[in-house]
Amino acid sequence: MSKLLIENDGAVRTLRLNRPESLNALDNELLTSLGRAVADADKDKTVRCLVITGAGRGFSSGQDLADVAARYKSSEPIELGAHLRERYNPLIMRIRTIEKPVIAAVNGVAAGAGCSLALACDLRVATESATFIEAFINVGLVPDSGSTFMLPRLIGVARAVDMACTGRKISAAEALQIGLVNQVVPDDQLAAAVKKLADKLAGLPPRAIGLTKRAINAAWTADLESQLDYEAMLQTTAGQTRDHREGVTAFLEKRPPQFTGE
Ligand code: T3D
Repeated sequence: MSKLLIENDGAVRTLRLNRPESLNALDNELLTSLGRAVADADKDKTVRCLVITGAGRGFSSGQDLADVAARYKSSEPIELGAHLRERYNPLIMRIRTIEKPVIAAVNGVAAGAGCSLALACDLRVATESATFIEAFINVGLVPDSGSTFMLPRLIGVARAVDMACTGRKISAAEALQIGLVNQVVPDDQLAAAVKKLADKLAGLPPRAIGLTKRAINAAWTADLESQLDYEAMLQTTAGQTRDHREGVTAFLEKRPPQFTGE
């Protein structure tokens, strides 16, 4: 059985981490497959929205700790940074830069780099029983895979420090309250809620979605003046698309727009 399941439903592609016996711990094979699958979705024009979720009762428990322990047997010095640069960092960058919306459908625990993976997505929909743990500290590590970047921006510095330094488990209800997730739904309604959101996003003008994502990424490190200028530049691009004209024309003709991505 493949460690990553790829499912298509119209313009929505779901990537399902499939190592349920370890709560979808991330080993090299799974990380490579995930990176490739995001890159493939990027190139595929039929895909307009990407969903990342987990098989079984977990979203992802983060780095496979059995693999970490196996590295202790090597006579080579342990260089966790090299592993991050090779495996995790390109994946996180791909998720942040793919010009399509990426939804984390958080079906259970998201721990360590599994939590970082959920944070890297554009939107998070969680089940009531889902939990979030910056588990790194519990194994003597620092948050990686973008957690130190995303967490303070999403929930503020004080809460980020709390999560990162205590390694405590955050419930879905608390995650919603602090802005870590967009939506919390009953466990048996995750698939339906994510489908509704993904179909909605997939029906919107793809180019404008991609440019919006670019603008929001840029805003995290920009000053107001340069961001205003960047918005104006992106708007010039968006304003030259057929979808822009279609949106305006459909509005004036009082009919639903048909966006084609051109
Ligand atoms: O070089 C590098 O790559 C460095 C990068 C590091 C990035 C990181 O992600 S560091 C953080 C790694 N993750 C963790 O420390 C989390 C470890 N797991 C847990 O703390 C707990 O499992 C959970 C809180 C996530 C869930 O707890 P619970 O009680 O619901 O489940 P469990 O019984 O602990 O786990 C179920 C099974 O999954 C169990 O296997 P078993 O006993 O049934 O055969 C457990 O060993 C396995 N499992 C859970 N997490 C991992 C794992 N196996 C390997 N790696 C894991 N991360």
